[in-house]
Amino acid sequence: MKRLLMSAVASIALAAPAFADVIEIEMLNRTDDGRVMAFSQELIVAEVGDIIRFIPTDRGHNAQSVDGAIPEGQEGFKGRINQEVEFEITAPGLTAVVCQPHVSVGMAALIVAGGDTSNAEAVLDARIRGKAGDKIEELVAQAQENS
Ligand SMILES: [Cu+2]
Repeated sequence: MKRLLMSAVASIALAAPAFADVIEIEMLNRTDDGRVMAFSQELIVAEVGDIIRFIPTDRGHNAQSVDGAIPEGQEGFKGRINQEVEFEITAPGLTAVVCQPHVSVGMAALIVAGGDTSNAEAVLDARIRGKAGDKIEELVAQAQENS
């Protein structure tokens, strides 16, 4: 009986993410390195279980995932303008993130979860408009180089 209990405890410990991080990303009019209308980080490296928190440091932005540009087993998200939004990572792979009002000027970011870039084609096929699409293409290429 004691052994059974021990193994139950061990399997619960294995199932829970050991070190889930909260990664904070600011939504900015201008970044420290001079980018305009941008997320503070554009290539966001994370693990399954982490939470990405988008913070409305400057006004007029939101963060949302793009239909089709998200891994299987992962739900999308859509933050409201000027509001903080959290995105919990439940599956490995790439998730494209854009700021709706600034898609045309390239306000975009790419989450790489678990070093997995296997849905890169789907992300590129999602046809993200404007300069955000160009930015996502660059970020997918960077993620593939890193993995
Ligand atoms: Cu924006």
